[in-house]
Amino acid sequence: MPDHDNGRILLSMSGLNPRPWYELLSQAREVVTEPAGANDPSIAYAVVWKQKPNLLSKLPNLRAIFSVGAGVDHILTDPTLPDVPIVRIVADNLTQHMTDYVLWRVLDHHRQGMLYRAQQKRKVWREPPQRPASDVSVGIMGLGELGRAAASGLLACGFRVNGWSRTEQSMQDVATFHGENGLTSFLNATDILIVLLPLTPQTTGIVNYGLLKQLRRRNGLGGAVLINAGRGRLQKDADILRALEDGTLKEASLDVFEVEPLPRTSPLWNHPAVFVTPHSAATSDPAFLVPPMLAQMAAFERGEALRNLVDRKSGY
Ligand code: NDP
Ligand code: OXD
Repeated sequence: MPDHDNGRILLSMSGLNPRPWYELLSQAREVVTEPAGANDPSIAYAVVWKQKPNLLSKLPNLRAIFSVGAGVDHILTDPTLPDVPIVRIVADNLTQHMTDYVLWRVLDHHRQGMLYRAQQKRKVWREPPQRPASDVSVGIMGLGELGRAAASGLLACGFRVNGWSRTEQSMQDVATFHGENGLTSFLNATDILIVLLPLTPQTTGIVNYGLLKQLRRRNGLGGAVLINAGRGRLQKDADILRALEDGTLKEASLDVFEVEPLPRTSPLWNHPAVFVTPHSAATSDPAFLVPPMLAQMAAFERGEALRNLVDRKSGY
């Protein structure tokens, strides 16, 4: 039964089905999908994915905003966002989904999945050369919650791993680089590039032709590979196509795109060297994410600090 004495939750989502979130949240608290009026004082928390612009600024007693995703670019674009804490998702379930996705895509590129699928279509019985994982360096842009877990999984599979972050980070068995000054060295030592960055003013469009050109292309590996599971606007779709056409890139796995859903007219859909998934690398599953969200609200009301807070200045 919802507790009527606790602060109400406003649920505002676009591009995601709010129903399962509504059902689970409303088992503990009253949930509304529209404020009662411009100054609805009953709402203490907002649970959002791409909330309607200017909606949150009109809630006088809003205490915190909860993102249903790990990324918060969808929240921060609101120019009238009120100055309350923003909590993002950090959860084993989501992290495991992303690690699965990264390992799946890296192993598929490494073991030449695209070539085998093309051969099978033509009933070709031909064995391409196999190389050890230890001969391949996977570079992860974004060595945060998701990047570090992916790095551990890749190390366990025997790959060499590089990581790039904004501030200096360290991780056992990972060669780490940071900041603009570390970017070229990181790229020059990377055969397969994984992008797990947040979208901020500093990272927008970072995955462009000039960056892809700096990846390592060694004889025997057949070319560099890009895997982007961060955000679509980190990349320039046209630059990726250009890089694939001129051999700068051998293959790409893309989960995110400049425009989502990926327009049916995009040449990425039919490109033989591109593997497309619909922003589903790590889906936010309310069954796993709502209980800790409600627990945080209750703990906050007991005076405990909120966890997994967004640093608005850094934008993630
Ligand atoms: P974190 O905040 O834990 O980590 C972000 C990492 O990116 C940190 O290492 C940070 O550096 C680094 N970073 C940020 N800005 C820069 C910069 N300007 N230059 C270099 N490095 C930078 O985020 P998560 O790992 O939890 O999530 C990463 C992103 O993954 C999310 O923001 C979201 O966009 C995306 N995502 C995509 C999903 C999908 O299904 N496709 C699902 C979930 C998330 P530092 O360590 O120095 O802070
Ligand atoms: C996220 C996402 O940010 O699903 O969690 O993209």
